Amino acid sequence: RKSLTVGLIPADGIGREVIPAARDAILAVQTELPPVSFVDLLAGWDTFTRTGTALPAETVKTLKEECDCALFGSVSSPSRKVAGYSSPIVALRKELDLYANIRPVRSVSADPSKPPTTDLIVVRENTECLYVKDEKLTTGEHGKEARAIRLITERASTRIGRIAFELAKARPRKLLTIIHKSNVLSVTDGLFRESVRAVPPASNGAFDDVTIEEQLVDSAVYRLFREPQIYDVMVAPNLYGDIISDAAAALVGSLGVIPSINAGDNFVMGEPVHGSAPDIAGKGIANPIASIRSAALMLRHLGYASPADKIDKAVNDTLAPGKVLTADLGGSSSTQEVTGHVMKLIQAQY
Ligand code: NAD
Ligand code: K
Ligand code: MN
Repeated sequence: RKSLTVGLIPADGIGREVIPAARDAILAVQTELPPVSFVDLLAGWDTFTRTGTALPAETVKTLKEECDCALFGSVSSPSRKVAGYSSPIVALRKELDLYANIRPVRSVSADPSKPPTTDLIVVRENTECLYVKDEKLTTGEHGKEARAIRLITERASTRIGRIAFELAKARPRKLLTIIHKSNVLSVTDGLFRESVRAVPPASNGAFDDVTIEEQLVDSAVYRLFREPQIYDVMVAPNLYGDIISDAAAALVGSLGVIPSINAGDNFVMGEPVHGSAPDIAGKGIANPIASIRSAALMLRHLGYASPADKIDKAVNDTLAPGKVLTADLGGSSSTQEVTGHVMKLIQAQY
């Protein structure tokens, strides 16, 4: 790569407060990267209210034609149906075929000699399941009836399965847990489970060293809270993966520290797992760490491991002593103070 062009889509709410921190992190490691440039792009609820579309065609075009990768903040999606509005992040994942949503959840212990109690990766299928959003409201004999299509395909389940096996293989424990509910949804979740299980036999022994386990989604959440250390890599259909990763965030203190990437074969987009947090937006107190870690995860995915390591180390060295923290982690520092502290610890490594 001769240059690295990063699309920045802060979108709504605290997305606008935390994406600048992710940008700063990339700038702080830029000596280890090809020449970096940023392009500001619009999307989200505010964009919808001003322009009538939540995802302007210009944004998609620029991402496809000019950007190597992107950082997405968070969007405010109304819970009621609004004519003409559709979530831009769900659309972007489909538009750019970002079929894998990878969400590492890792605790940082105050004593660095102790292993983390939670160290897992949720691998979420990112394009189908109930998120195809094919919903219908009709009136039946007893009043309103709502239906939704839950699409599971062999192709999408196999390719997310392959990503999950590759991630599991690269980790010390090499354990993959398939999350499903095929005791009830034997056709849809049954296909997901079978497709993931079919990956190793089709891979010439590449994944022979990966241990495969299965867990029903409800008891998986139960076990996650009782004994998080049992999990290594978890692979799940879209909705279960969304819920499990938000739940796992509680184990490590806050949604504000959990990063993700949306990855496809040709593009990657970093994104904090949290939403636009309207309850704290505009106050300058949002935790920037999920976004900073998302930048590192994105760089790592692009092959820049050394700068990603430096960002992660600076974050861990901020979290472990626990002195410079935002309110969600029990501290009183601002977004800017935490960002500044992390940047200082990145710079100290050069
Ligand atoms: P949320 O993640 O926005 O917030 C949940 C709770 O966590 C809130 O109390 C919030 O203050 C706190 N929190 C989240 N991120 C934080 C951070 N960085 N620092 C400190 N505290 C943080 O979820 P929600 O309240 O269910 O949803 C709010 C809006 O966000 C909704 O409109 C929803 O549609 C949207 N949302 C968007 C995405 C996305 O952009 N991919 C994801 C989830 C929710
Ligand atoms: K988000
Ligand atoms: Mn979520």
